[in-house]
Amino acid sequence: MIALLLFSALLWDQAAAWGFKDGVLHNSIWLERAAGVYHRESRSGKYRLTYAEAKAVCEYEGGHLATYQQLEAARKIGFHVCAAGWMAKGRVGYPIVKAGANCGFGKTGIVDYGIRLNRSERWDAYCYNPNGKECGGVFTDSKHVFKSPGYPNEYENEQICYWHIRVRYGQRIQLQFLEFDVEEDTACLADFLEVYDSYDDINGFVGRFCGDELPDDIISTGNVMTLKFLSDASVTAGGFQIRYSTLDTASSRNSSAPGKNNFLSGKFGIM
Ligand SMILES: [Ca+2]
Repeated sequence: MIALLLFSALLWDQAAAWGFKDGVLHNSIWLERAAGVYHRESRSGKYRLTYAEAKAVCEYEGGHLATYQQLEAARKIGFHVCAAGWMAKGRVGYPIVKAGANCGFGKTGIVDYGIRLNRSERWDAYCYNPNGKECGGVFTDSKHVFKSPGYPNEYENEQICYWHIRVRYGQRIQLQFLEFDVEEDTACLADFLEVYDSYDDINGFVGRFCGDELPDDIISTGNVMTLKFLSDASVTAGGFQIRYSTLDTASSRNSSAPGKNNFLSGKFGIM
């Protein structure tokens, strides 16, 4: 009976980790993709895109700027990003699923800045492309090795790849760089790999890497990580292989026997 209770608690934790709350799957990368809406920022950082540039970013990837309705449809199934971006017709806003003091003025919905008269203002972009063929992927295995596109050949120019890693609630992710060779420049503006200790590329910035020196291992604080690789229009390099594996937090030593585990809830991971 106690085992059953523990197991039920575990299942509940697992469900919470995957983000079901009030019937909405929060921060779901899968559904976010299903909705075809995604967030993009400039290569040089947050809030650097004019309207024309934001349009060009989406069109470059074969999509277009999302409409308000498309952004709202994505929000309704859990798309939550704390960064204002251009939408179609010169509108600016961002989707908030979960109210928070630091984002969205404590409200949920599309935080709508309206249609901007000044199209030279700089924001991020919300693109819509239901058929997007990005490199990258979503990994939920307890370990995996992933590679730059085309590896062991050199990666190509103008790649945009996102890898989202999401492991079991209560586990952490350890990244180990096996091979690393990315065009080098002093600020890593040309080609780079970025690592985020988060489910998106807004929060939890860990580092931006280029060159051919192997970065040190990186261990997440929660059960999600995002990696983003961009290459520019010239000069490629050998690329990379990265292995991730999972580390159990102190309270969850043996993940192969779920009934015996007692996961700490609420301390680690995405709820
Ligand atoms: Ca390059």
